[in-house]
Amino acid sequence: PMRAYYFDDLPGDQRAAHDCVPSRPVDASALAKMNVLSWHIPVEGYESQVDAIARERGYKNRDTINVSKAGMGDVYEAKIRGFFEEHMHEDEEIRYILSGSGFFDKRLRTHGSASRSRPATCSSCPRGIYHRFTLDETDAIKALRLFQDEPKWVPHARSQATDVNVHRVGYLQAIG
Ligand code: KMT
Ligand code: NI
Repeated sequence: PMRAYYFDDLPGDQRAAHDCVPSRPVDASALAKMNVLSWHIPVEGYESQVDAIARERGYKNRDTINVSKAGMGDVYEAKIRGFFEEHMHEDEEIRYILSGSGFFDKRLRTHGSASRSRPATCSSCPRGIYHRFTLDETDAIKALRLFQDEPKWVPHARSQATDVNVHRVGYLQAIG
């Protein structure tokens, strides 16, 4: 399952947990207010449940990404850096973790929040939410990425321009 908590915002290894001491959990209602959806789906027989979510939410496309040195080869270092630059997408996306683990940091208004994803975790990134991703100390994750339409791969790095992007503004309006 997903455990979400506030990021400690301290310098150090991006792969470390960066949990506060004591930990400050982000509860389910706070995630709901961010329009972040999450589901607990065991890997054994996950296909039918993931297919049902895709059908209900109108997701037409998907791919599998293997984030690890072995899985990515030459582009690994650049990809790792890119994923950890805070960005937004112009579509809603869902990630289903097939194996491994990592951290998705999703910005809760002005505060950072980090949520650790484990196998059997499925969660959404609403269009316009600022987020970033890092591997944790296990250094590998395999995830199914689901897209509503043609994948909008382009990560829009957080900037003054994205602060006024129509999808960003729409997201902030939607969460009130
Ligand atoms: C994203 O949108 O930041 C990603 O797709 C990260 C990699 S998915 C494990
Ligand atoms: Ni992203």
